[in-house]
Amino acid sequence: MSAVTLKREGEIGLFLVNNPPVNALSHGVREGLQDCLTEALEDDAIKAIVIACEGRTFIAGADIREFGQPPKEPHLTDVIESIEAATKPVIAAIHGTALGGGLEVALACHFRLAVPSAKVGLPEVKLGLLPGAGGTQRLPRLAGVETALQMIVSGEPLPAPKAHEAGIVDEVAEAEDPVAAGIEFARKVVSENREIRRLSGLPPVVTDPAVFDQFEKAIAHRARGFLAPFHCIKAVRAAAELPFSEGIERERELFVELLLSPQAAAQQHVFFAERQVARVPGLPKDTPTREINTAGIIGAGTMGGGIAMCFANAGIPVTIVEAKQDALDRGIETIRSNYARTVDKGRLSREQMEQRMGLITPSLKMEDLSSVDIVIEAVFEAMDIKKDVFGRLDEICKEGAILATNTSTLDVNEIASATKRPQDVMGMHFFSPANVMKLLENVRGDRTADDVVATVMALSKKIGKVGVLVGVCDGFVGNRMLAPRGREAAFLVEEGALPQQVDKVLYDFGFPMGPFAMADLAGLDVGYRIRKAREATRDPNLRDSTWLDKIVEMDRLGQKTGAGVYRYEDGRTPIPDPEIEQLIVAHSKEIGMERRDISDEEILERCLYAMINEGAKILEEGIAARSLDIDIVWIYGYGFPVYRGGPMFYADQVGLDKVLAGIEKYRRRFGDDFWTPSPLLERLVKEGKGFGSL
Ligand code: T1G
Repeated sequence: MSAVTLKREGEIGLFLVNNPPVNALSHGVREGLQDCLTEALEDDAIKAIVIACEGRTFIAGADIREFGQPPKEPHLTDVIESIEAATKPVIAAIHGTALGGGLEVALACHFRLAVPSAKVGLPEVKLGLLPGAGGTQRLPRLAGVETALQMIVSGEPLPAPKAHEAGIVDEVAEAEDPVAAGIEFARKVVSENREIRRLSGLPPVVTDPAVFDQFEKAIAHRARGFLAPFHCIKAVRAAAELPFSEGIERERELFVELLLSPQAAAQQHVFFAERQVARVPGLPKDTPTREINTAGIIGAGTMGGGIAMCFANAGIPVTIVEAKQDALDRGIETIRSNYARTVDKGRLSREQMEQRMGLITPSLKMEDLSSVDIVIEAVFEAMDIKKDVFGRLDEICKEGAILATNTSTLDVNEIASATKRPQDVMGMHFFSPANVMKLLENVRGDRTADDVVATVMALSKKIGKVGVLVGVCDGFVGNRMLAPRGREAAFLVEEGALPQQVDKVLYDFGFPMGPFAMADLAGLDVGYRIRKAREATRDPNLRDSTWLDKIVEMDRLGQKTGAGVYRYEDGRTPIPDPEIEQLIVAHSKEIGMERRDISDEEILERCLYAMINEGAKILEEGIAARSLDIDIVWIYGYGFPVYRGGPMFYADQVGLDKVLAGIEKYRRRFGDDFWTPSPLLERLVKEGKGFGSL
């Protein structure tokens, strides 16, 4: 059946697009639109045309799955030109989200109507692209340069009322039925004999050319390292400086540059990966899930309070338990002040804040959790304390309640062994601040039941997180890969680099900050405590780096003490400190390390290849099921630049043969301890494959 059908409603020709799930502009849709248009234009009984869609949304864009395949005619630009050139009025009847090519089709129509709940947007920039079917030339002519720049560069959609204010839609319907509203609007157009307006026929948009430079400056920080936002600005500039026919050529040039860029491939990989992570290989899609209508949190500290907010934000009543009244009061006060800050920023109303606070019940008794559907423990990171808590929860909680631990490093299986219901125990590793960071590492224990996994994965999305299923090991996926990066960074400093050089290399690569600025932000004492706790079991033959410990022993713990690796005069901007440089030089001397100049390339390779090698081992051990899971962990948990796709996608783009050669190079220099390549990596190189082929 054609993806587009033509129905005659009196003198109106109704095109109904039906290409689930989002009516993407696949080849079938493009062909169907073209065929229906030809037929409708030849039928004298048809006086006007309405383009509407079945299902949940108007066309949501080009079919991203077709990118990279040879384009098949009719091309979207041809279809759009035909629609705009039509000699009969064409009306787009929009519901759901008219996005990307979908909005570009609507812009080629002569009129646009939207139902009240509809949204319109050009999110191509999020895929490393720009609107490549006339959107950068038509939207400025319809809504002006400022609105066009804002929409195209941010990729954020506008709700129908705002789109109406901006002149993008001609009318917002009374009701939510796009077909009925579209036909009624079309009949009005015919009866009023309204003039057809073709946006491509309008002249370049008069504007102050300084607008573009100002806009570039305004996004410079947020768009650092990205290509597409700046190409978007160039394309909109063409709409202001060139006649349409030349502007559309410029748009095409810029679009093709982006389409062929590694950044676009990376961002499209992330688009699909962040959806794929919710699908656990081997877990049947119809695995039953348990009802989660109430929750309990043990611990009202930073993590516990943040986790409680996640549930309140999702409208789930949550009881938060502390041992002492003052700690409980502090926890509730912190939650309240977090919400108040959001209200001050205008992102939450006062009543919404009170409504959410009303969903959070403080308590001093774990017994108050006897009827909740899930409990998340967020107490001090010590195994004996956690086992004691789980032993008590086992006694208190109802049958079928899920018992989750927020541990960031401890063995979930051992925690589960403190209960008689290990099948109901799982790890839910939130990242601090829990009410902000989107990543949630869901840790599956050896005996965790399938329905518990399915429930926690579904719950992740409900509480606004990107849940990734990981296995039990030290550090799971994220922190396990962070460790070798931190190790190499510390080694590089004692060999000759300075912290600011290492940080700059990773900052320029695209991380929000380098490892040492990040350590200062988190608190140097965090790593110090972990290292000290492991000292007893450390292999004395393994190289270790202790210069950071020396900084902690000077009571320089990072931002929170105004100094750590760096100094912080304003409390947040890292300033290299000559005193620390002296400490490092003296440390190198003390350990007999002759300092040398180290290239940025060596810094980047040793930090990233050490991570990638660890990621390969994580895949070998089944701690992560797919390389895309690792990519999403690092993008959402550690700010890995989305335009590089994540550590494993990046490795595939570099070429695993190059990565392996790099690891072998450092193995020859530093030995097998830290540079033995993963057998999986060696196998993939031998087979000429990438991690994405797994
Ligand atoms: N192409 C192909 N598949 C798509 C798709 C698309 N454009 N959009 C969504 N899907 C799939 C998605 O992978 C998932 O599949 C299912 O649909 C449901 O999506 C020329 C070049 C529309 C707001 O960037 O923002 O037009 O996992 O889980 O939460 O200028 O999907 O079920 O197999 O996200 O309700 C521009 C991207 C393209 C829109 C719905 N358009 N999509 O959100 O469902 S480039 C976009 C979205 C372009 C032109 C350029 C969202 C949504 P599966 P979902 P949702």
